[in-house]
Amino acid sequence: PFLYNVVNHPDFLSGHYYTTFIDTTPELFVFPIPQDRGTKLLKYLAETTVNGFEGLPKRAKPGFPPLRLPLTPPGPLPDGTKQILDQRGPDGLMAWVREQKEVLLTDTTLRDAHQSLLATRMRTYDMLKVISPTAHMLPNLFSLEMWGGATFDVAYRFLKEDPWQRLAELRKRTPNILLQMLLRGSNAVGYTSYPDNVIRAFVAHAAEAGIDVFRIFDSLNWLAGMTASIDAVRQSGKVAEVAICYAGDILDPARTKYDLNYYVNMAKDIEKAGAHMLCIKDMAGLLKPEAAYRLVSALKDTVEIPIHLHMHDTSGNAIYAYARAIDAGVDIVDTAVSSLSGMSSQPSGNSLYYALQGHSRQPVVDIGRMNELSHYWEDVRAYYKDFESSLFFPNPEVYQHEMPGGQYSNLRQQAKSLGLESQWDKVKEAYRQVNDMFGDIVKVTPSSKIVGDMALFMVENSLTEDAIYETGDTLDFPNSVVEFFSGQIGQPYQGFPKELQRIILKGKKPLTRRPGELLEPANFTEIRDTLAGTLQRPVTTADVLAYSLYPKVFSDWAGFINSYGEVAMLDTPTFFHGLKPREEIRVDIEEGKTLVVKFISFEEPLPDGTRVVNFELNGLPREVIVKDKN
Ligand code: 3PY
Ligand code: ZN
Repeated sequence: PFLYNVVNHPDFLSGHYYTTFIDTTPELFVFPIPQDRGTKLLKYLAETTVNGFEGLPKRAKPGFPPLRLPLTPPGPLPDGTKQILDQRGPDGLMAWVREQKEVLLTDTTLRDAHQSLLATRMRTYDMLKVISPTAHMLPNLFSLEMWGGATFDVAYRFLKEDPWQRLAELRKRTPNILLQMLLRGSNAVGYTSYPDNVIRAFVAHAAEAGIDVFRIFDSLNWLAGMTASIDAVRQSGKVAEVAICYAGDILDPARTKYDLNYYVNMAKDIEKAGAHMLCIKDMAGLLKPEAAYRLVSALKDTVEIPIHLHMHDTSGNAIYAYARAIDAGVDIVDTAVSSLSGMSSQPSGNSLYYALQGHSRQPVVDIGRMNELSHYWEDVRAYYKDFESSLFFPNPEVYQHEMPGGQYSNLRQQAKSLGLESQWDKVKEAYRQVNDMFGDIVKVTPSSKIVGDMALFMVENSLTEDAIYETGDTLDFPNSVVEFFSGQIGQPYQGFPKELQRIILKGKKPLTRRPGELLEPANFTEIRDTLAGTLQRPVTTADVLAYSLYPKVFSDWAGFINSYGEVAMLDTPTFFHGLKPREEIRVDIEEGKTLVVKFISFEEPLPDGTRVVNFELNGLPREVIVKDKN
């Protein structure tokens, strides 16, 4: 193809070629590609240009200033925690953690930060641009949290990309830092219980694909919901970090359910169950500074394993809480790069660095470089403006409603779609009320979603608590609420409130055993055969696992890829907004293969509601017909 390009180039044909012709004529390296890939890509671009991105208001493509992308520092990549794990194993790594005087950091920018601020919409494209500089610039991190939680299904569902591909690409470029994921125990990266064989296979494959640290939690703090995951992680040779989700308020003598003893006992059980590390997972940011000091001090006296603290900064108090936890000896804390930190996200690592100036445990980071990374993410964040949660200032009322950072914007969106946006204050009140009716439960995915569904149900139908007890037999409760009271996501500490359970289950008997034990194991061979007929390529283990967790989401995604091909290599403004008239982009569809796409114009709609959209693809005119949905 190269020779073909040369001999057909206009400069070559007209004799205007010279010794630097090859070096200065990049289009020579644009090779013809299978018709199909170009056609599919044009179809995506035409549809997005005409109709906008599904779920976003249609508007003109905004302009953005050039990205401030930090340069990869010269010199070899410094070794980091990944080398320690690979050389000394999980126990050796834990011994190393305990020897560190300075507090260690996990950076959550690539997972929880955008899950909590931007509805989980950060694309792999924007991560890959900065990951090599990050590996060079932050080699002293304990880990990068970059996978799991909601990122798995959102990747397929909304971003039309393969989360396993994200993991592979990030792993390749970060050979020195531990990669960490969030695993919802027997709910894996989903919202419901899965059979044990799915959990085991998922963990084994994620470990093989590059995850080093699995943060495992159960949405009701039910240890039984985590044991299959803990065992699977241990078998894979990776680090099992097991979480206690923080609920209640240990400083409030009236909140006796989750007192200091509760946490101490759970920490002992977790250590006995084989955890390499203990996490205090404060998903809503409820741990007040003095509580952080007392809790970490008590747990340090209870367990040998290192303690990792995870907080959200919704109240604005998280840096102060971290400082107190650090005084009490916490080993690792979670922070995000400044421009994706604060509010419902993690506190800023850049700020924590300065907050601990003069402190013996100040983290070891190159603050200049961390600030450079923050500039990059500040520029990228602008691409995702449409997904920003509407929390713009510290919100100490989180201490009342207790909503997790990742849920706030989602529930608000759900309320909006039900026409309840003007009643948002009522929804927050109802959220707290439902929590109390349910017996003061731990609220984190998926239990938090269940509380949210019930709160919306009550506000939408103007139901008071009394009305639930009086007329409950005639009410059609949300599915998730019925599932919860049937024991399908596990057993809450101190059990279900009996009267409410009776009303909601309407005579059905609840489970008392672990759902994973009762579920039929997934038949992976059968799934593989099903997928062989759907995917236009060989089926991978990753595909089989994704389908086991999310059959519909995965099938829809596969259908999308069959129609449009891969779109992950489009830059983000183009992915969301398509092209402007006369705009030309270069798309690297694979190593050494580039498509040059220029959008010319679209024509007036035809009587059947379609439009002809004109492009040039690698210099040749191309037409695409799309339905105008406006
Ligand atoms: C998740 O499960 O996605 C969470 O972030 C819980 O805090
Ligand atoms: Zn979180």
